[in-house]
Amino acid sequence: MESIALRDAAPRPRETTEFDALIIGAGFSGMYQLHTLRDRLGLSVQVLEAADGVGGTWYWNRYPGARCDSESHSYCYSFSDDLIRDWEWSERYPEQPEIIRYLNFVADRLDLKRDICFNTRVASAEYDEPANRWHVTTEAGERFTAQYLITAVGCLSTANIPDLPGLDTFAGDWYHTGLWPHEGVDFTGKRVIQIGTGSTGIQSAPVIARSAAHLTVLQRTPNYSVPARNAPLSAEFRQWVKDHFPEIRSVMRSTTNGHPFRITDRSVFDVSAEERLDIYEEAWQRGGLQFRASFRDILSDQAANDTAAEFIKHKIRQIVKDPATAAKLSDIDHPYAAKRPPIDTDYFETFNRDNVELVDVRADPIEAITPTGVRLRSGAEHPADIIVFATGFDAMTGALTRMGIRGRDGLPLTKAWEAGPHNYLGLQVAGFPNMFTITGPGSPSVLCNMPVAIEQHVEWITNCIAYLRKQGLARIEALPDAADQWVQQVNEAARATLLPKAHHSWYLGANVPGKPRVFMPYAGGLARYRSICDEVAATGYQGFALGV
Ligand code: NA7
Repeated sequence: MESIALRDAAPRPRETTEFDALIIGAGFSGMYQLHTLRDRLGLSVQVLEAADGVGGTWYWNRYPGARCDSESHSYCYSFSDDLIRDWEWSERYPEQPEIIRYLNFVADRLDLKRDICFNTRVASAEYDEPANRWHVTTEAGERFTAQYLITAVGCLSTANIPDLPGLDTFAGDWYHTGLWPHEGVDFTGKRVIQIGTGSTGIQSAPVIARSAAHLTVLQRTPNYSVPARNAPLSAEFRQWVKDHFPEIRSVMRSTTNGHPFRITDRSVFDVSAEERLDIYEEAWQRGGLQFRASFRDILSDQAANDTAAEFIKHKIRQIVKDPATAAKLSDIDHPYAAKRPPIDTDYFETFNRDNVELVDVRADPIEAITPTGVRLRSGAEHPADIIVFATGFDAMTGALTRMGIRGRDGLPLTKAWEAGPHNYLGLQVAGFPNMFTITGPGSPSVLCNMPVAIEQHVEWITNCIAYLRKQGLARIEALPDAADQWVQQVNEAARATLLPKAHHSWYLGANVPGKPRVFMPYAGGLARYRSICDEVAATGYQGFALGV
């Protein structure tokens, strides 16, 4: 796998450590936030970034087959016509190295790197009430101070490595997909065990299987997947995107999920059974996340969802030749798209290979890692030279709660969020003045095409800070009542969908032992969310306390 880490980003002497704003993270969100605050508002801004290059989540996720599920012409910044005009995507879905190249292109074009401290991991961030300043300390002991603290740490950036006994005794190599070595991993001739069949495992298994001697996939929860139908983009399509970008942008900014397509108005039950099958078949052939947009009620009505679920299960049974393997793969216990719906390239086909085996670790759970592989509760042993943990993330809250954030009177964020994330609009936590969380829990974030959700947050935060400065105000803080009501709205929005029915989903924090089970993203749709945020701003930031 190509490695594009920046080597020219050696730490430079700090001329100043006091800023108007500190941003933590240099992925899609931190980069755009730096640009808007520095270049539109004229603030002094510093970005602190743990990695040695830009990219955030995409910097770390370099596993085989790592590719975005959003289509490339929509997985980019839309705020600048120049950036749209001057960048060319090569394939329908961008692969990880191409996304890193794109983000470096943007960082260079906007001259962002001079204000990013790379190789700088934040150890703590504490609010000093009398001074109305945030004091941030890095793991290397450097200290920074700023009026505003903006977390741009991503939703899927803290690896979840299961605490399995014996991992330290394993004689081979093991890797988590989200912390993949930059030099890549050579699977040639190796016996590989992959744990996990989420979006990541579904992307990595087919690629690993092509070079490994043997691949054993340990599956706890079977998953739906729809073909991605990735392909090179034609010159005509690329030109069409450039010619029509204003319309594409307007669709992305006004739809439920920020994708460049709309969910149809038609109900599953508006059409005959034959017509429905034709519609699903057409969507299956077209491929991609648009499959779930085939009918408007797939994610709200169980009977409607069952038709989509049954269609995909039937496809799995058709593709996978061994009936026992097909049964294990299609024995899916949650509604379609109630967990993040993966899309794939040859995932189910991979189980027709002679060198690939599927093991059901729900029926026979993993008991321990041994020096030579994985042992299951039944005593069955699966040998391995390499173990790949495609086991996901401590999603949405993990990066925030591990950063030593303390608000007023030293209140730790971990304490404020003991019972689960609690904030207003997913943007601010009561007791943590002037701290903004880009795509934090309680916002649509991971239910969307991320760059569109990120742009909405960054622009709202930028307008908010501009408003405060214009009014001669220096402080903004979510009111506890407003936060309580927002958390209720987030819960209600989730309950109006089938999303909470996937009991094992990371949306609920269920993949991390001991994590409170709370549905974290706002499921009311990006369009509705945008209008709520706009209304709050237009009415003088209702629900926030503003001060000098
Ligand atoms: P996910 O979607 O959280 O998937 C992780 C997978 O790992 C999932 O199949 C889990 O099973 C499995 N897992 C986790 N822990 C264990 C243990 N202890 N034993 C067996 N299996 C385990 O993470 P991904 O990286 O695939 O995707 C994250 C997001 O990135 C994705 O949704 C996109 O938005 C991009 P489980 O389902 O919990 O039973």
